[in-house]
Amino acid sequence: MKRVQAQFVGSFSKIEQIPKRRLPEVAFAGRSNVGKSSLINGLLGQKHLAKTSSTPGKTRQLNYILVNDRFYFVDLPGYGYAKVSQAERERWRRLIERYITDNPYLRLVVSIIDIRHGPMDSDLELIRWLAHLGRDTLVVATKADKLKRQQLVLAQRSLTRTLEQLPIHGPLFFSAKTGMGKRELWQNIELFLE
Ligand SMILES: Nc1nc2c(ncn2[C@@H]2O[C@H](COP(=O)(O)OP(=O)(O)O)[C@@H](O)[C@H]2O)c(=O)[nH]1
Ligand SMILES: [Mg+2]
Repeated sequence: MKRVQAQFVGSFSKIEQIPKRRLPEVAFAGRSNVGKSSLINGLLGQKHLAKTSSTPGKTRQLNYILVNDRFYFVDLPGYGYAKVSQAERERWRRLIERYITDNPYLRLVVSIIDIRHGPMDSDLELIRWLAHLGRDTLVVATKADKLKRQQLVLAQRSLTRTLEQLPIHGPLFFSAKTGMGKRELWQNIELFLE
């Protein structure tokens, strides 16, 4: 993606509220605090388009960003945050479930994991469920800058092996801090938008 023009459309807590203008969508999912908003901002080359916050569990809505007037990026609510109540978790699950099962415009789900921890149970649960629904899923391991070169190589190898058996695309490796993997991630996203 050579030139990116992006604008925040809105935050929606109900499926009925999402934009009526139908364009292809790429959704971003991950545990709270994994670096989802930073990854989206990094891709778009803008600092504050997707809200980044060090307070986990803050984003509980579907955040729509219009990119190049051609497609939407959808920042999904983060999951797996321990302090969130059972009721809140249930609400999240239902919102995501409706969004993902009933959306002919959704082209790709980018599943973001922390390169230092690998996929956690909640990540694997999401990935398996997406596979079950036949959704294209691209796994991206972020915060790559947090590892030293040697650790990074080992983590990449181990993660690739862990995910080998799953019907996913990737894994790709990314850092919002250094910009590592940005080009490759764009290339992959573009393939699903064509
Ligand atoms: N070093 C480093 N920190 C990151 C990276 N991505 C996110 N962070 C930090 O991790 C925290 C959570 O990031 P955020 O994007 O808000 O996570 P979200 O809850 O998944 O949207 C923030 O303090 C970010 O600055 C990264 O690639 N490298
Ligand atoms: Mg966020």
